Amino acid sequence: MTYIAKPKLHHPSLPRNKIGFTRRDYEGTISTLCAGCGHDSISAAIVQACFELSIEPHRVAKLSGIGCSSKTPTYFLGGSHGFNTVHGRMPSVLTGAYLANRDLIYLGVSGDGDSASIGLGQFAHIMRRGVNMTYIVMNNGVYGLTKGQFSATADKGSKAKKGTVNVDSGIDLASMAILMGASFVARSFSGDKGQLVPLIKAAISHPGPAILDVISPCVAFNNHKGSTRSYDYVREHNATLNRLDVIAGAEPMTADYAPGTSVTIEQPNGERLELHKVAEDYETSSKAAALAYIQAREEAGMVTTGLLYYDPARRDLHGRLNTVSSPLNRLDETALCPGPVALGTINDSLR
Ligand SMILES: Cc1ncc(C[n+]2csc(CCOP(=O)(O)OP(=O)(O)O)c2C)c(N)n1
Ligand code: SF4
Ligand SMILES: [Mg+2]
Repeated sequence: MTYIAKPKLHHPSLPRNKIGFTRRDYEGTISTLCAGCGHDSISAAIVQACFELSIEPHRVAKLSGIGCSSKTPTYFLGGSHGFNTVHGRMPSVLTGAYLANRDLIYLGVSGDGDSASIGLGQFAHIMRRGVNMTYIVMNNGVYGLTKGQFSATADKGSKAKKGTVNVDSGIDLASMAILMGASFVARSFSGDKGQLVPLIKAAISHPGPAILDVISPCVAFNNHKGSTRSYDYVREHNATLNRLDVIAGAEPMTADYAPGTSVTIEQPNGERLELHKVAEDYETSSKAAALAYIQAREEAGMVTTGLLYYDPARRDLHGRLNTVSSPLNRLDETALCPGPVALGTINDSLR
């Protein structure tokens, strides 16, 4: 894999977090992705979120599959554990690592091809098993690394760069994760750091399967007119369900509008922001409400972003399997290999 190391030196006055680390301590090597790729903005948001959470980098295990998106763990958290798996198989490797060592913070990074095409089965099963992790899909609707073929999340009717129209139904990974049992489900946009960073922080802090479906335009193959994953399209069709943060350094902007409606406001920098206020009766903890809401907005041609579903009840794979609380690498030989008598008892119980 190609990579360019970043110089370690940084200005002594850079802000430090609670454990004395600067933002630079959470970076990786210099990105080799195309300039303007949405994935780089998501990497920057992960760096920011981990810095703000004061996470010790050596406590993080970042795992990915194959794709431009799956290359990104090289570009953040250079001091963390990393594992680049086979295409679409990150979830099973992450599950195995989690079973071996529950003390680490697991970050699964994947693409829409990696998770919704070749890896759809793996994606579904990790969501239902109660693995404590943050799973980030960098969703551009195409296989960027292999030159822009439609992936399984591409919307029906979306146009490829050379004009082909996608006739297959697109898979909505957020809806699927809700159905499969993820307990924290959110969607965001790589171009909306103000929404994305707090969602990543909340997902990492959530003690259960958390997924973030992040729309992340591919500037090389899917950023043209007719695409439903281009920067322009997503900005124009972003139905923001909720926003968990403020933009610092600007005059406060207010918008008074009714629950369940949208409003477009002009920002000081000239950009237009479309807000959609969550309906008064929207229930984040109801699967049925979340699915119906997402579907209704989709039928209206909008992409719902924000925290879509949240279940505070803890459901942990280790608890269900009744595994030992200590990481396996901290057990001694007697604990790991209790001898023929213990093995005989186990075998007898299975007869
Ligand atoms: C088993 C296997 N099949 C196919 C490929 C070829 N391949 C590499 S990346 C990729 C798709 C990546 O798409 P996505 O996960 O959306 O990542 P992106 O590049 O768009 O970020 C494919 C089909 C492969 N590497 N391994
Ligand atoms: S091909 Fe697309 S997904 Fe890959 S780095 Fe370039 S812009 Fe990003
Ligand atoms: Mg992709």
